[in-house]
Amino acid sequence: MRLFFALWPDAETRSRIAAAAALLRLGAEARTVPPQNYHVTLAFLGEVGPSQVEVLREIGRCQQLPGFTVAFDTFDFWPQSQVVVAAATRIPAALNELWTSLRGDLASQPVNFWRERVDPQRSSLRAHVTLARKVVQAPVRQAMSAMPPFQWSATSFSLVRSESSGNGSIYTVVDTWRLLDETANT
Ligand code: 2AM
Repeated sequence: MRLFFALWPDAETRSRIAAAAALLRLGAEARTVPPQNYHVTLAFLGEVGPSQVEVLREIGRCQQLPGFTVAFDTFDFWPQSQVVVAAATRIPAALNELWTSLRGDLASQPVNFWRERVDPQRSSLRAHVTLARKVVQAPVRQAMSAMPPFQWSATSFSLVRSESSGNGSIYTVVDTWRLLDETANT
């Protein structure tokens, strides 16, 4: 099965993202991502055998790290992957910590979990939510800059299964782990 670790939005965050995405004006060939598919990929694992799922669950379980709030404050067109994304220009330390810790724990496994296009040596996360795929023509920059930024308060992260269907991807949350309450000590 195809798996990835991700931030998965709650209903409120999902509707904030949908409100921003609704303002996108795209060509007919573009495919907008349905709101139930919004996520921030933390680590893409690709095809994983059933016997490895427990290893991944254990990795998820042992991340005892704080939650965080991240602002998605810019909308970009990435021509190479033909996507429009909402991206975060500032990565909170706790998000970087979660990303680094997951990558470190994955890299230390005897099984090679690296299926990412990106270099595993890359030192920073490009946190983004993909809003549309198969975008061949850049949306008007001025229109994108008028889209409303949104906040995402992450209190958990998930292991998610991806399946392809004729109509795009179907994502199913396999397991979710809570992040520590960032406000508990304030
Ligand atoms: P993205 O949309 O956040 O960029 C599930 O398939 C998710 O994993 C996709 O939404 C995509 O994330 C990411 N993904 C898919 N294939 C990938 C790859 N080869 N390398 C890195 N991320 C990938």
